[in-house]
Amino acid sequence: MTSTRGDDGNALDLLIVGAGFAGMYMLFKARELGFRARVIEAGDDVGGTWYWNRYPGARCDIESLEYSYGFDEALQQEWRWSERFAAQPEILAYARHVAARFDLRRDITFGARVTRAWFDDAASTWEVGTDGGQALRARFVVMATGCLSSANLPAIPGIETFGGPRYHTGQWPHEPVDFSGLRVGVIGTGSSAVQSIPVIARQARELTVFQRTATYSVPAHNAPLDPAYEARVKADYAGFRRRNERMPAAFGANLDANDASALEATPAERQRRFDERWRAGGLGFTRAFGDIVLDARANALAAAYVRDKIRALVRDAATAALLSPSQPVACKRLCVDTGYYETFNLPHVRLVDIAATGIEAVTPRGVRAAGREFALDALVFATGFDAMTGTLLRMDIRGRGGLPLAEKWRAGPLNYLGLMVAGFPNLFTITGPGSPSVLTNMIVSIEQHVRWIGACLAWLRAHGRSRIEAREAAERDWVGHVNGVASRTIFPGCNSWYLGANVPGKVRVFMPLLGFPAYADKCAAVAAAGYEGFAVA
Ligand code: NA7
Repeated sequence: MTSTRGDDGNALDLLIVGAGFAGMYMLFKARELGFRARVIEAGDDVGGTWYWNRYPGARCDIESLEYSYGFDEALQQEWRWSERFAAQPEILAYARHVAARFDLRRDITFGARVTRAWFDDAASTWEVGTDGGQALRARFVVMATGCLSSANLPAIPGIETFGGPRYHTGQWPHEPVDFSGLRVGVIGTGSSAVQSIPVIARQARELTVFQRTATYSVPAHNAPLDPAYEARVKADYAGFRRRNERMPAAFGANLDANDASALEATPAERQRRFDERWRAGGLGFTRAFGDIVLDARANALAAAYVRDKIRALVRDAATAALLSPSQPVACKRLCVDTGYYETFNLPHVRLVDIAATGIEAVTPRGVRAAGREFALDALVFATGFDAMTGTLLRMDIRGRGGLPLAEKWRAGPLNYLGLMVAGFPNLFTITGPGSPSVLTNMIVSIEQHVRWIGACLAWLRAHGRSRIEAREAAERDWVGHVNGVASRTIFPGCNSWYLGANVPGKVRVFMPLLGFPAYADKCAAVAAAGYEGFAVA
C-alpha cells in the first residue's frame, strides 16, 4: 500500500471520492483555494462514467462543445472535438488531457475504493477507509461519486450458469470485445442499449434484443464538428456557457427552443416544429414546445409524432408496434440514436417482448423468455444503474451519533439543495439527489456545485468556522419542493430510474430537480444570506 498525504496522521482539509469530471474539478478548485486535498478513485484512471462505460457505440448525447469544462478559457479554446456528439474514447482522452494539463494525478490515489466514511463528532473530522485498508482523516468529504456509477445487474435465476461471456454496459472490459460470428443477446432497451445495439448488430451473426419497455429515441444526426460553428462558439465561449446556464436543462442555448404551447399550435404548425426538431436531432426534441414535459396532453402529441416515425422506419408492422412506447415521451430518459429503429429491419436481428413475463431464466445455453429458450453465445446486460443513491448507500457512511446514511434515507434521500444531509456535517454531494443533475448537462451542474462548495469552504475559513451542516427544517422543505416541482410535470408518470423504479425494492421518490437556472439562483441566494438553512459552527 502506498502512503499518501492524509494517512500520515494529519487530517486533510478535503477528501474527494471519485476522479470523474466532478472529482477532477473539485481537486482543481481545492488547490486553487489553497486547501490540502486528495482524491480516492476506484478505477485506474480519471474519467468516471467515461472510464467505465466503454460499450460499443457509447457516446454523449449532449453536444461536445457543451459537454466540456468551462472553467478555464485556455482549456476550452485549445481542445478540439472531432464530432458534434463525442464518443466515449474521445471524452476519456479529454479527461486525461485535463488531468495532465493541471497535473491532477499527483493528488489522486487510483485503484482504491472508499468503503466507509464515519464522522468523528468530537474532532469534527471524517474517518475514511478504503478496500485496500487505507485510513484517512479529513475535515471535509466531497462525494463526487456520480449519478450512474453502480451497475444494476438483475437477479435473474441461473445468471451464473451461462456458458458464454456476460457483460454489463456500465462495466465493459478494457480489452476489445469481438462479437463476430456470435449469437448475442442484449437485455434492456434504455440509452446504453439504444447506442450499442446498432453497433453490435454490425458484428454479430445473430442479435436478440429482450425488451421490457419500449423506448423513445430521437436521431442524433451526428457528424464531424462543423469548424465554422466551432469558431463561432469559441469566439465567445464564455458567453455561450452563460447562455446555456440560463436554459432549463443547462444546454441547448443555440437550439431555437420554443416556449409556446403545443396545444395552442395548429396541426400544421405542430408538424412543422416537430419535423424541425427531428431533423435537428438530439435531446432538443422536447423543446419543440414549452409544455411537452409539463402537460400530459401536449406530451401525447409529441409521443404520437415519434410513434409515427417508428412506423415509418421499421418495415415489419408487428415489430414497429412492439417498438412503440406507450408511456409519456421523455418520462424515462429520452434516447438519442444512430440507426436504432432501423436495426430491427436487419434479417439477423430479432426483438423479443418480455413485458409480461420478464426474463424467466438464464441457462447454460442462453436465455429463457416468452415461453422459449433463445440460444446465445454472449449476453449483454444493458440494464442500467442503481441511480443517484446506489453508490452512496453502498458505502458505510455514518454521521453524527453513528447514524448510518442508509437509515437516514430509509424512506428515500433527504438532503438540502442536493448538497448536504442533516446529521452529516461537512459532507457534500456533487450532483446529489434533489439537485438538477441528470436532468441537465451534467458538466454544467458539476461546475456549479464545485464552485458553490469551494466558495462555502473559503467562507468558512474566512469566518474562522470549521463545521457546516444542513438544518432538518430546511431539508424537509427542500425535499417537499423537489417533489412539488416534479408533481407538476409528466415525470412521475412512468417507471423510470429517476424514481428508483428500475431497481426492485428501491423506494420510489423522484430524485432530480427540474429547472437549472432557478436552482442555481437559489444556491447563490442561500450563500449570499450567510448559508441560510445551514448550521455553521
Ligand atoms: P436504463 O435507461 O435504466 O435502461 C435499462 C434497461 O434495462 C431498460 O430498458 C430496462 O427496462 C431494462 N431492464 C432493467 N432491468 C431489467 C430486467 N430485470 N429484465 C429486463 N429488462 C430490464 O439504463 P441505461 O444504461 O440504458 O441508461 C442509463 C443512463 O445513462 C441514460 O439514461 C443516460 O442518462 C446515460 P425498463 O425500462 O425498466 O422496463
